Amino acid sequence: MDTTETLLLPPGGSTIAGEVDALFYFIVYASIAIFGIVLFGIIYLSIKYRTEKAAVEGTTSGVSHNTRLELAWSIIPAILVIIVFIWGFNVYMKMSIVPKDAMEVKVTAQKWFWSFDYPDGINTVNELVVPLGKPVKLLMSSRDVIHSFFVPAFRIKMDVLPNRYTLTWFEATKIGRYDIMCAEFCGDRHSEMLAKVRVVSEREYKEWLESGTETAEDITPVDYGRALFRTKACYTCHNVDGTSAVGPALNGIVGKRRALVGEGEVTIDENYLRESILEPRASIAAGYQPVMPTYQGMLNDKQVDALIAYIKSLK
Ligand code: HEC
Ligand SMILES: [Cu+2]
Repeated sequence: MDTTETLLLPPGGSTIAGEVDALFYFIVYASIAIFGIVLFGIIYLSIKYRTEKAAVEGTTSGVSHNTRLELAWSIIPAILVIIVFIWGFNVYMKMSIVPKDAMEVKVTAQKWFWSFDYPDGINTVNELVVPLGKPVKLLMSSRDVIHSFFVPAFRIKMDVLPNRYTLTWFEATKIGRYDIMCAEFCGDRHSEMLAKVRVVSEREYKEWLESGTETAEDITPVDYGRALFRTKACYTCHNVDGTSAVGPALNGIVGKRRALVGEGEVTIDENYLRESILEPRASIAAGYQPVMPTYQGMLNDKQVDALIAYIKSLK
């Protein structure tokens, strides 16, 4: 069900969005109505039974209760609560039960980016590409702390934990790009843990899957490395203009000496670069925190070679 932009919520882009919104607006408008009735009652009754009048008559009202009124204000809210419960439970079940024909994507969260593994062995970072009109199951886990996968336009949000899987699913109803955010405070750069869902047509998705594997063939290692530097999120921690960020700048470092935490110095060469990418904990550059994630299993040899070629090309 499509929804257009509404007063309080961003435009919806998934099958569930319309249902979540309907329930949300029911609760909002019911609350506004009840607030209005109560406010009116308070004002009206406090004017009607204000003190001077009571003083004149020498007494307040002798009425101690009103059975019909009391039943009304117990039963009507009880019915509203039951409606919201049954309605909410229904929508919740729809959000929790993954359709059988769903395509599965493995989501890995780590400080501070998202990576996605597709059924065909393709991997992307900070961009989830999905076909329009097909249910997508997300099997999620974290490599470090608790994160939370949040796509406002799809109305889905699910915690992502280390050492166990959590599940959620969606079916996109509109071609476009949608924000992914981390909704669980996870450290320094939590607010920068942003990614996109790109919804494309079924045909475009197939083309994308096919082209994903041939990227490496068509371009030089340096260009491929430059692309990987972006798509694998290296740029979120490393600058290439000589300024340090979370990690050291990576330009002009080859051949230089690098002081390590604890164990002296090394000369930066291909082996050191390779080790830094695949086993960042093996030697930590002095003056930095050991926060670089391992890329073991996320990069094949060709990709590691390309990244090294790119780093060597940076002056
Ligand atoms: C979460 C932040 C983060 C990300 C993402 C990250 N790094 Fe790092 N990187 C660091 C930090 C911090 C250090 C310094 C501490 C250490 O040696 O582990 C470092 C060190 C390095 C070094 C050693 C540099 C030197 O001068 O000693 C290289 C090479 C490197 N990273 C390459 C990469 C590449 C390539 C990527 C992407 C595939 C990447 N890093 C992604 C944080 C990050
Ligand atoms: Cu996070």
